[in-house]
Amino acid sequence: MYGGGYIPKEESRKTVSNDDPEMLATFEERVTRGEKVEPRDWMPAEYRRQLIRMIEQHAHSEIIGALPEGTWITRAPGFRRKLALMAKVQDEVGHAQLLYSAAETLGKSREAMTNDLINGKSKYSNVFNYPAKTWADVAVIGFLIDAAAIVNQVANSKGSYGPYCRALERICYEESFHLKQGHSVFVYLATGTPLQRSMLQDALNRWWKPIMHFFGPSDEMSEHTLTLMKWKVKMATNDDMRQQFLSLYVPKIQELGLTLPDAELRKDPESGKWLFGDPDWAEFFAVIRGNGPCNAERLAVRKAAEVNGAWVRQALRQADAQYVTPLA
Ligand code: BYC
Repeated sequence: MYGGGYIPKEESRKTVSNDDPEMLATFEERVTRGEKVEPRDWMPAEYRRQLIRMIEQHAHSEIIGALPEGTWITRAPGFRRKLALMAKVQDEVGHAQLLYSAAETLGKSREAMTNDLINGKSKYSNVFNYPAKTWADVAVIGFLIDAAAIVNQVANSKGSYGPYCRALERICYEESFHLKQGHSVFVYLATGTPLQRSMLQDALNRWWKPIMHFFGPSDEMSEHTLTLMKWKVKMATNDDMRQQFLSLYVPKIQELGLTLPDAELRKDPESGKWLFGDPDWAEFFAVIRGNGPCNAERLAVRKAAEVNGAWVRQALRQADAQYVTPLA
């Protein structure tokens, strides 16, 4: 069940106005000065709820995110690629552990988070609800999804909540290796045989829309951005992060002679902003509400892991109880 201080969504919204105005003002001054907020510090109920929501979703994204690439470990072309992919997938699961621990500092138990994931109550990143059909999908995920994650996480690691920022800093170091691994596979295929190039182009075509969605809905549709930016949980808007990603990575894709499946994608010379076609937000919302091509499969795998691992957790709890010396 929930630990101290955690208030579920409906009740927390009611308590926002109950925050002591003086405490709230002091808190906001601290955040504005750039101080880190730590678990035992006073914080508004809505700040706590928003952080739990976001960190928990992030943790779920890491653990579910290990699944599409994980299916390629047994089929990786060669020993070196297999080793690198195994290490990468293991890192992603490790990121989930770090993030679940960071979310637990806010009062929601790991067990409650896992239950909310497998019961379909919590969200996780849209991108992991699509299938990894070929080895080229591993290249696109490792290069471009990890790159997108770095854009998001480097920004948010400068945020206000200490445990989340420290977890993000460590995660970003590891993601940089993932990006190199993805880039290496991506360039290898892009400069390979016509068949390898067309396999990569096909993967890029399929993943482009989900990658554009990865940064969240456009700013005018975003529900939480204003609140999260005020409290420095989020350090850039969804559209700003999307623009940053496009500026950094579209040229790298194009210089390899690959194309992107959006005829309207171009940089406007006057504003310096990237223009793009309709991102199809209807598909995004359908996917994050559980109706993507792989949502059911992903949750079924996670649920099976939970059920099959129950005896291990029980054995560990028993071993723990046996070895803890009672206080005199
Ligand atoms: N997918 O008000 P908004 C990785 C939801 S894994 C699903 O803009 P916010 C990797 C949003 O939750 C790293 N849902 O939200 C792992 C909200 O719904 P609720 C993944 C999304 O929070 C393995 C509603 O839409 N990164 O790198 O201000 C292998 C309204 O949106 C998404 C993170 O998790 C989405 N893409 O901003 C390889 C980063 N976008 O909760 C790689 C942490 C939005 O009200 N999260 N929604 O029901 C964030 O930075 C922010 O939560 C977001 C969204 C920018 C994603």
